[in-house]
Amino acid sequence: MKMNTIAVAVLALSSGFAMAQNAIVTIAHVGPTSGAIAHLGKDNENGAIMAIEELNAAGVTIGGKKVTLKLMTEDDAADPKQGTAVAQKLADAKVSGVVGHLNSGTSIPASKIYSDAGIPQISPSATNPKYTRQGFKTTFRVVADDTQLGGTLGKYAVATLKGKSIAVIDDRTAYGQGVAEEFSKAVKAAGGSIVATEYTTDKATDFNAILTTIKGKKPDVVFFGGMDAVAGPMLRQMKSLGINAKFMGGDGICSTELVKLAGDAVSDNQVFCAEAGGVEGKAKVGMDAFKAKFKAKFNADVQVYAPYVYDSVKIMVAAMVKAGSSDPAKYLPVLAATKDFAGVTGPISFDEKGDIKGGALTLKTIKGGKLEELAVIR
Ligand code: ABU
Repeated sequence: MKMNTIAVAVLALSSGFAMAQNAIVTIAHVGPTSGAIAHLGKDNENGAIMAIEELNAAGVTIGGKKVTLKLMTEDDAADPKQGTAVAQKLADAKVSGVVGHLNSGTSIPASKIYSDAGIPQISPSATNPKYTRQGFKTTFRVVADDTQLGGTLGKYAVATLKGKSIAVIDDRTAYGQGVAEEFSKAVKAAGGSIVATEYTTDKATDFNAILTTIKGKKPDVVFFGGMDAVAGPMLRQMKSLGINAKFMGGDGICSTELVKLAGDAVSDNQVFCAEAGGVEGKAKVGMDAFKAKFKAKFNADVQVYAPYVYDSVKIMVAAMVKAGSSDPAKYLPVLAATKDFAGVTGPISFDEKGDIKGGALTLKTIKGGKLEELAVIR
């Protein structure tokens, strides 16, 4: 027994010594791990934890030296001010790269700070087009944007759901407002009419006033630009008010949590949403394996974007390995040149803005108390 204890202690010391020999490369993850969408922030963070642990277990060598990857996790609470404060903290800490933030409203202001500091940033979920259209060389995104999301959903509302009169609500965030505008443009282009436009916030819980106004317009479809934490109670209040319209939203509502939050307030094929990415056919094998591993590790189902965070971390580290350096100035051009990276979310290449090339969408509906995939659209 005594010998075993000594052996374990020697092993622990020697492995600690081996770790101490490795240079530490710090990658940060930022998302809202507190507040109304903490479940989404934690989902994203868990994707980063999985990637870092797998990479360390496999062993990473950069520029001929074994390194240990360290994940620094930060909470921006989905708040733009807290987002910039965290970004400044990470810039001051000279992290090698940042994966995040989750929200467009935090990713956009933070991107200026990372750009000024020369730190590469990959957002796994911010979909407002402006994020990659500021001329920053350090800004990357591995999902489709709100032009694609809103445009596809608007066309779908009119052409497939046969919506003629459509009401639109947004939460006035960079994401909610942007996706709602793109949706409305596409509805009009497809021949539908917007019969009501209402606003709420990302912290609201009472929608009776706006829903009563909307009820008076008898819409076929209600679109909400915002997140699942608001959409859930909104759907419950729609049911209480007797509004039977179809309900649509972008990736912000397309989560496992929405199904729980809306509960029995929704009927089958009433809710439609789109994830800003997607794989089909043989490529689903990798995604399904990821989801099973994630469930086994965290005892939780993937919400939406954990796989995109996982890929983002791996792309960043692959660029460091290829460049032979974790110095942002050295690996940034290699990251920008990423071509056909084989991610669990599909092949990833970046265009000149840092956006994913040929990004896909996955249309989903709630059926039988689950999110069900309808189609992957490119
Ligand atoms: N894309 C939905 C959630 C994140 C955001 O863009 O704000």
